Amino acid sequence: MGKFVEADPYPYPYNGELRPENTVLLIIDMQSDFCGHGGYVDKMGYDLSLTRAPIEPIKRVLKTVRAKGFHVMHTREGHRPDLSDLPENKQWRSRQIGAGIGDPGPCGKILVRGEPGWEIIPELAPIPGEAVIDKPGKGSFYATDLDLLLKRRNIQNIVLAGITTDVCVHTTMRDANDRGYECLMLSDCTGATDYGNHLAALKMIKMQGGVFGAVADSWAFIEAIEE
Ligand code: C5J
Repeated sequence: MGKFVEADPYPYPYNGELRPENTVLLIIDMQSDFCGHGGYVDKMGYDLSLTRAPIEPIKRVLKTVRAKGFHVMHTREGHRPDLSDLPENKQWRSRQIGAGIGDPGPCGKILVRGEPGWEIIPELAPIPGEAVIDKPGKGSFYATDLDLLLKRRNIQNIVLAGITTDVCVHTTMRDANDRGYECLMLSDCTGATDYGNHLAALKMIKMQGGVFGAVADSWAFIEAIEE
């Protein structure tokens, strides 16, 4: 008898193989630059309440998955202090909207490794044993060892949380899906800089019978793993 999360558009995972050993909670980019005052998203002028909304739901899920012994991994988007891994196009575009990656801001240099804004927020800080993936891009697989870590641990299911729904979380989910991982997005554990984009990103996942995987809220996931 398998174990499933009540998800949309199908009970997740497709094979009912939901176990702590083969499942990771992947928390993407919960950094001050994306949800903290004075960080990158704040400097761009977006509504911080949208990217802060997932903090409490993620805390709840994190507490449960840690207690149940599931794998937990975190990612951080950021660049080397000398910016040698920052593509020119990415830097140029960020400067167009007054939040140049690598430029000084209230939280230190924007999206630069080691700066205060780049840190994961204290509420969701990793604990020993939880891998932290540093990534220069939007996707979590590009130029990182994430795939290697997942394969070594025989992880098949990726439960996604973090910010932003339509950028780093979606890029990661799409890539994970292509690599054969069975993905679940937790709808209340993610947020975008635009609410319409958040809803659209969730809708896209569910097309074509779950073209990128499935969507559920944190309560449905918690209920399934506490059963
Ligand atoms: C963005 C992210 N939005 N973590 N990064 O630039 O989604």
